[in-house]
Amino acid sequence: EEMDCTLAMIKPDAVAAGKASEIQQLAEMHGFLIIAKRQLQLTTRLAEDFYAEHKGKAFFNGLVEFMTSGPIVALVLSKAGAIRAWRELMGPTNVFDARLKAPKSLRALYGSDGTRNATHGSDYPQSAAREIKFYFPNLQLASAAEDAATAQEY
Ligand code: YYY
Ligand code: MG
Repeated sequence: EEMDCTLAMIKPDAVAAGKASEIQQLAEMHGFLIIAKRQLQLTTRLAEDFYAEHKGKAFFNGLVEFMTSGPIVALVLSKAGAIRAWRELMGPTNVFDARLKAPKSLRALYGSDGTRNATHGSDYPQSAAREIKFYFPNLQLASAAEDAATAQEY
């Protein structure tokens, strides 16, 4: 079953550069609905939890340091095929790859290197579910989708 929501983050580099609203506008222009939004600053512990799958890797400490360096914006985005579509719009993880392979992607436009890459997107349905719950533990996605479907009927 396809999950049509994904968890996006606008990372500290893009928030500090004043690009958060521009990135949200681009998301909406590409057909994403912003279902939920939170601005917050991650603690070391939260950043380590969010990126637990990368614990022990060479880049882990630098990633956590970056992700705690300033406020982020966490977003739940909805669209058909949201997980894949958002990763497509973000472009490759490494900004230098993104500039070469997807020059109009968010990471090419707003990121600056292999770590400071401006945006996050969930990679699989299971991680989207985990990451949405991480930031929005009280969000009821099924009923939000039903509400939207019902609203469109009238
Ligand atoms: O899912 P995505 O963000 O595209 O990449 P991941 O492989 O999950 O890595 C998470 C995060 O870690 C990435 O956005 C930047 C950072 N990172 C890094 O600093 N250096 C690497 N060699 C790989 C990833
Ligand atoms: Mg990832």
